[in-house]
Amino acid sequence: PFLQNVIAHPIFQRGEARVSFIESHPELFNLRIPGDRSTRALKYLAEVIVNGNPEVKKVDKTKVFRTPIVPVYDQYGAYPKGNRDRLNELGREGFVNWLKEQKPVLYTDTTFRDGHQSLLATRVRTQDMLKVAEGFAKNHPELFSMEVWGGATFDVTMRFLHENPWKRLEAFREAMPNMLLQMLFRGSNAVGYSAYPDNLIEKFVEKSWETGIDVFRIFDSLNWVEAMKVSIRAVRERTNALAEAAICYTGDMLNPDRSHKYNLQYYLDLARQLEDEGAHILCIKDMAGLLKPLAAQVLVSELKKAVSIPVHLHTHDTAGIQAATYLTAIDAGVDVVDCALGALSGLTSQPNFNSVVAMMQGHERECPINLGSLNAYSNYWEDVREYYYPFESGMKAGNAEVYENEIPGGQYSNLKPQAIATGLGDKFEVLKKNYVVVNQLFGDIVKVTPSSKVVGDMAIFMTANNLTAKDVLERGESLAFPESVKELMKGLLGQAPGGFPEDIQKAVLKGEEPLTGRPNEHLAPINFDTDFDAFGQKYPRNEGFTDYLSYQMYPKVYDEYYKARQEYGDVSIIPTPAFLYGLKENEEILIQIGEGKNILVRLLFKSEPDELGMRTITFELNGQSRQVKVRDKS
Ligand code: 3PY
Ligand code: ZN
Repeated sequence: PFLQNVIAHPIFQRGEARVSFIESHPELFNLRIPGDRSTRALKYLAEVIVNGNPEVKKVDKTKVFRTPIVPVYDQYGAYPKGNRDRLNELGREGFVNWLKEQKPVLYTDTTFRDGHQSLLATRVRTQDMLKVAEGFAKNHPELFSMEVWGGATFDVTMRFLHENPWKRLEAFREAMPNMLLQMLFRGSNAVGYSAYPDNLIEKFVEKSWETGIDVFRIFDSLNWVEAMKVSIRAVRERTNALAEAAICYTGDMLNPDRSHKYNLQYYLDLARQLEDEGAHILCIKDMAGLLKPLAAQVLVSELKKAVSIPVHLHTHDTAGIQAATYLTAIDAGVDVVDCALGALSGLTSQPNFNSVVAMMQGHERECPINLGSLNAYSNYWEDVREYYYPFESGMKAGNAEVYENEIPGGQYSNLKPQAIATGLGDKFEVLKKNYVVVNQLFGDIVKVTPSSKVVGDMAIFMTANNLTAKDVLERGESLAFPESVKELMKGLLGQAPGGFPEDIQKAVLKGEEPLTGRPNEHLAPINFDTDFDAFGQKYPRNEGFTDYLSYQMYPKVYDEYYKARQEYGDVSIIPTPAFLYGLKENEEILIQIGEGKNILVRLLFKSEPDELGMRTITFELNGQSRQVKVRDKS
């Protein structure tokens, strides 16, 4: 197997292998030992059967899952032309002009990214999406794009699902070659929570594009254009993808009491700056679902006059009325809107794609879409969603309180579990009120990852310690503020419009001077050659340069992911119910361990713990008995 790896390596094949080739390419040692995959899959299953999946806090033993039905599609037929083909044919400028000329409104489907990020704590696994990816791309090539990557999916994929996010993207690319694949990119924070060196941002953009991204939605969590320039330029200069730059919408633009800072003029100026920086498309990123229908009418029509690039609208349906916002935005000329398939829409997710399509029937800007087919996909998701019941937020209806607390969709559904985990479950109402107090303390900032996390951390800190705003300002010297709050006040997430209020900055920094420029400017560029080599020494069985980028984004998460991978192999192949809940006695599952290679696994018997606390799990694998010993941690 080692020799096969050497011969198959692109450097070897190009005849460029030098003396240090073997030494500097640890991936050559990733040897496929026959049978190894099934052994490791059994080891994972045995662990979950005995100790449970650590992410699943509560199991409902009565739950019976329906088998999700994949809507029919032509498996052997060619892919109909989609917008990726169009982008390739017309080039970026040509494509943007085509988009501007479209009378029908176009749609981005967010089901694979923001939909499950906002409703199911980002936990949906690659295989559940992949099963419908090819069919969806064949049945719905008329979509503008599929949002499939970035945001929180990157770290959650590794952290909780023990999957390689890059392999996910590769698989989507292969299954949807005709569609534009879109990602959410946090500007100078890439897919992380802090600033990274500029050359890492550039490298990340480049590799994301090479792996499959066609549309980069770039934002900054404080709407600071300075922080977005490097990524916009990287997309323009290092890829053939589209740079979609976002203005984050906050406050209440038409409300005289809430618009002294975030008013129409503010958004128009921001949009013009982003167009000047070279954005191909402008996004209105309404991450908390605060853009009301009447404001959308004004904002979209004024933006369409202010800039010449197409406008793409993103929202969350937290308050429950965002379909109305889409209607006014469409009347005002918005080019593309974001929706999630029915069963993963609404509440903190995007508006219901299926219903929006129905709403648009007979409208002069209707984009004809087969609603019956969309409904079949929604039914698939309704069944798949059941698998993930432990990750439901418990929110049952739209909530107009969001206009007051301005908590983004993704964070809203996470804040309650976070409150419970920190022992503040019964103080959730106070916590939400403190979120508002913190926003004012910080000078009324844009709240979206990562700035929203800082506001959340501070609100938890104040709630846990029974602090008021006055306490914070007066007793700052003696308070141990959360690390993220110190970083924000130090300028490590960049600058807020108008700066942070001096009183809170002083209280938190206790005399330390804040940074004024871009935080990334203070970070030394990475030497990729030496650093990648060092990474290879530490993680000899890594999966190449993209693994190194994962490590650069999240060193600790990568380290744990790597260890889990060595122990259990590629767990993405295990069916979701078994991955989350293990197997019941006599339950049988099929695992695809490779192209055309399947194993049939049945749980036969789980022994009582022996004197050392070890249980023996007896499986039947393709008809043969196999035993795995696991320590019972209970
Ligand atoms: C993310 O950054 O993950 C978001 O979804 C922000 O809205
Ligand atoms: Zn969103």
